[in-house]
Order: sequence, then structure tokens, then C-alpha cells
Amino acid sequence: MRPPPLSRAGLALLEGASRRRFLLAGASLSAGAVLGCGSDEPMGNGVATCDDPFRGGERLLDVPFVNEGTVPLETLVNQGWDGRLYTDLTKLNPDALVIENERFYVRTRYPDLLDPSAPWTVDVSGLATPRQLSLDDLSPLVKDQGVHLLECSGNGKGGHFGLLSAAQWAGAPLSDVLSLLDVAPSATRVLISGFDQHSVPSAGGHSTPGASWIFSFDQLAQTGAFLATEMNGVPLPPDHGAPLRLFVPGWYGCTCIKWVNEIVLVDEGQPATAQMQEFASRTHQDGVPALARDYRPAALQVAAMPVRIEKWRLQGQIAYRVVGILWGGDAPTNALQIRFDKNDPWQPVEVCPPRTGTNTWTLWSHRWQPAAPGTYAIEHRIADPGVPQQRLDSGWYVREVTIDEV
Ligand SMILES: Nc1nc2c(c(=O)[nH]1)N[C@H]1C(S)=C(S)[C@@H](COP(=O)(O)O)O[C@H]1N2
Ligand SMILES: [Mo]
Repeated sequence: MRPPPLSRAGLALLEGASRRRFLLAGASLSAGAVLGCGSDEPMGNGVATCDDPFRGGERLLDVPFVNEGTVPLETLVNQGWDGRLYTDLTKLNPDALVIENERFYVRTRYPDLLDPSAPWTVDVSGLATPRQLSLDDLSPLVKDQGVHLLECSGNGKGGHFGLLSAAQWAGAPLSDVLSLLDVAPSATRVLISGFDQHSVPSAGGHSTPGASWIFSFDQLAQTGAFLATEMNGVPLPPDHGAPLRLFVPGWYGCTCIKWVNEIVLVDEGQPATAQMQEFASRTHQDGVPALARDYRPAALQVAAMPVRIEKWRLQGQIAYRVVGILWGGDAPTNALQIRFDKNDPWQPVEVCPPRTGTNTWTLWSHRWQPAAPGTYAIEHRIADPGVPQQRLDSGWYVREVTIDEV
């Protein structure tokens, strides 16, 4: 049931919406055409629908963001719960929107107390006939799950927002896994746990031991949650939860338990797990609810931020191009706006090609002509107050740049 290994080009092709951008970027790599896009016809009929104001210009350099952390990017640091790898988002391009496994962000490294040679089993207990599921029980259920983005709920400025990546996943839908089980009629929720013991404690107690989250049957079905076995066409790498990790499309990484070894069927009286309590504020709960049933879905609301500020020479003038991403939300929106100063009016950002789904990120670019040298704070909003956008509202994704030439 394993899909064949995919080349990087193959991954870009599988991304659907980005296919034509990939073809275009591959066909004309002149600097000005990288973000160009073609017609909406899958095979292209020559009608260009997105403008490229930078065509014919010269890309000079990228202006770094200021007032962010000093973490190394794309380098594994620390051990155990504190183990991290921050993805370098400045490398995002239309043909590089699926992150290779070695560059995909890591939050908690492979537990040193796990024995990789022991046969893997998932213990089923609680309001179901107890049993042990083996990887052989699950493998007939494994199917391609497409490209999905993962974001750590603690993804912040200090790490250049690098706890955010997207990959192509394969795995067994949780609803299919549950249908293998003899579940009691009184069960209403599912607790999923993973191995979470490390010989080195988290420095400063940043992480509490125990990785588990509780979901209603509906939440598992509606999100299309799956037990992932493969990432980008190969078996899950150790740091990403080998041999089995939970993936909940559209929910924060803290719900996507790695090294899954336990499924417990529970009911409405079930207390929240330590992990749910630890991540309550980061998943926008009201306080720290005591019962699992009082937790909101830990879903990513729509968000956007710049990932790169390019400085260009265009027709003898200096011009800047802001390249950024738009992700999250329950429905695709393209009503993105930007401003570079609190006192300036919001300007629309043309998202082209438009966003068609919510599983992964969409790249956009915006021409910027700053009036004077100085430090600017780049803010976004979705021009529809009906769309929940708490993190945008709070300024979480605001990034700053210092411009020295206009
Ligand atoms: N067993 C276990 N699973 C875990 C964690 C953990 O510490 N232990 N961290 C969670 C958090 S907070 C995130 S953001 C994701 C990160 O997944 P990744 O390292 O594959 O990117 O794993 C989740 N699953
Ligand atoms: Mo996380």
C-alpha cells in the first residue's frame, strides 16, 4: 500500500494547485518570473492571470527581519523534549512548498529511552475490548493523505517562525482504525498517547512529560485524522514519530502525537490530559478546562506573515518585494491585506494563484515602495471580520525590517 518514493519534482506536482506554478518556474527561471503564474487551465492555455511587476528587474539581496531570535536554522539542536529544528522559511518558492524530511521542523527529538528494534504495538483499552494493534494490522489501511502543513502552537519570533512546515503524508485514517475495534456504546471520545520518556529532563521545565490528546469521534472524522506511517514517500523519520504518529489536519502540532503506542476509549467524564492542560493557552482555550469535553478544537485559524523581503533594482529604481505565506482557517480566503505602519491604510495583497484549500500554505508576493529609510512592522489581516483570526489580531506574526535605501 506504500506509494512509490517521490522526487522533489514529483512532490511539487502532487500539490495540485502549485502544479502550474511549478511548471512555469521550471520553464523560466529568470529571477523576475519565479512568482509568475499561468492560466487556470490545468495544462495552460497561455492566458496569464497574475502580474509580475518585477519582470526584467535585478534581485539584489534579501533584507533580514530584525528583533527576532538567534537560533540556528535547519540544524538539530538539544535533546529530548528540548530537541528542535527550525525550518528556514526564507527558502519557500513555488516549486519548494513541500519541505524535505531533513528540513521539516522538529519539536521533541526521538526519545533515547525507546528501543527502535522492539516490535511496535498500540495498546487499546478503556471502553473497548482490550487488544494490541500491530503495524501489520494497520498497513492495509494506509493510503496517501496529500500535502498537509504542521505548525507548533508555540511557533514564534524567537525561532524565526520556523516551527512550521508542510509535507506529503501517508497513513491510516483514524475512523478506519476505530472500525477494527470492538468499542463499547458508552464510549464518546478517544485518547491517543505516544511514548514520551527521555533520560534528559526539559531544561527549565518547559515541557511536562506525557504526550496525549483526547478527541471526539466527530473531530477525528471531520478533520480526517490519520495515523501517519510515511512522510514524503519514505517511512517516518525517527524524530518525526517513527513508526507511527497522529496527524490531525488543520490542528496544532501539539495534538499530533508522535510514537503513538496507546488508544483509550473514554466518555464525557474524562479529565483533560497533562498535555492538553500544558497547551491550553497556546491552543486558545478559555483558561485550563478540567474536562476533555470542554476543550475547543485546537484548530489553526487563518494566518499570514512575510517570509522574505527582497530588494530589487527595477527600471533604475530600488523596489522591494515582500514574499509571504497564508495558511490555516476552515475555508480558503484570499481577502489578505497588509500594512507597513499602524498609521497607514490597509492595502490588498493579491494572492495569485488564489488559495483553493486549507491543508497547506499558499505563497503570495506584494510590491512595496517604502517612503523613507527606517524600521517597519509588517502586519496582516483578513478583510472579513467574520473570519476568526486571533493570532493576526494579537500581532503574533508581525515581523520587522530595517530599510536603508529607498
Ligand atoms: N510523543 C510526543 N509527541 C509529540 C510531542 C512530544 O513532545 N512527544 N510534541 C508535539 C508537538 S508540541 C509538536 S509541535 C509536534 C511536532 O512534530 P514534528 O517534530 O514532527 O514537527 O509533535 C507533537 N507530538
Ligand atoms: Mo508544538
